Amino acid sequence: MRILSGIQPTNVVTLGNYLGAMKNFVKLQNEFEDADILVFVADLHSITIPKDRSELKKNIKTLAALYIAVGLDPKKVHLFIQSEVPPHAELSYIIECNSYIGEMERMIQFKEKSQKEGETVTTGLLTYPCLMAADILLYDTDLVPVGADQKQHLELTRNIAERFNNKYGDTFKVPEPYIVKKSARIMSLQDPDKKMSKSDPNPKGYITLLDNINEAKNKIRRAVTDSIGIIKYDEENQKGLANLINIYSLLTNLSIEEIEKKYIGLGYKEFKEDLAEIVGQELEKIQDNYSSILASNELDEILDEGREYALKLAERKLAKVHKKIGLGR
Ligand code: ATP
Ligand code: LTN
Repeated sequence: MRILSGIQPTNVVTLGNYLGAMKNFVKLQNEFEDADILVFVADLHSITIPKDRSELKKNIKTLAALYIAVGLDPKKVHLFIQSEVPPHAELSYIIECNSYIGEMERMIQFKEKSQKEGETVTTGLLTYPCLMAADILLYDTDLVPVGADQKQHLELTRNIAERFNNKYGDTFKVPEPYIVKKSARIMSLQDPDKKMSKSDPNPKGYITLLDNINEAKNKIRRAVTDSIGIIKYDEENQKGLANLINIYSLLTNLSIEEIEKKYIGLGYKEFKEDLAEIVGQELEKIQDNYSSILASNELDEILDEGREYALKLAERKLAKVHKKIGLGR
């Protein structure tokens, strides 16, 4: 079985990315001993919205190191940088020629992000799902762990794979999404109707894995809740609190019922103080690992191995695609 996923090196990953995506990569790594796992830094994806050169360079390295810091084992996982494996961009172009503008325009992420960009929406932002489909289909991927916001892109990937197979004969494996309901959508700490996003202009809404520990704790203490005052999981009337209970549950492995029971008779202040401590401890652990990875020279070796491994598989698949279509001599 092959498992694959990627994250864009835009800003530093948030607690939402960590709980919704990265923690599940680690869980799958530990659950499926024999699985072949590919994880990458989606740098080509991040330039769909133009980026400052030195920021991008820094974020690529940070994300690569954070993948290891959160618990991905380089002996089990092949970690690589997307742009270092050229078949991704090549297959993406071929997929562009086998998909429709209408399908791309219907993607919610495109609608949202293009609205924000206004006049300067790049062509790459529109064709983004073709690149994502290429990432997945190059490797005969079985399972793709992602947060809920990527579900639509995965459905499109499945449609593209099936369409291609019908047209040119069996070429691609049709992948399955892996979305864990409880962690699939961590909400903003300031506006529980919006997902926690690393590109939110208000940094109080998100916690990054490299935030200063005290600042991170304060963000939890000041998270928007309500005036009901009882620790109860109610997604409708106590949305902000429900989000915090989810985060609590994901970080401690306590069930929602256990958490509710623990705080009977107590208020938001005590609950938030405990959660701030829990989040602080988790960040401290990750940040310690992160520092030691950067201090060693391990990271380059890990990324070299990942690139060679990915390149071999990707080139083989791309050659097969060329043949099926009739490209080249
Ligand atoms: P941006 O919000 O800046 O567009 P992002 O935070 O969504 O970026 P991505 O690189 O697009 O980051 O996503 C990386 C992974 O994290 C994806 O699997 C995505 O589904 C997941 N993810 C992102 N935000 C959340 C969230 N708030 N809750 C759970 N999972 C999330
Ligand atoms: N589009 C994804 C990141 C991503 C990805 C992928 C995830 C790019 N390629 C392939 C899984 C598989 C996002 O989270 N924005």
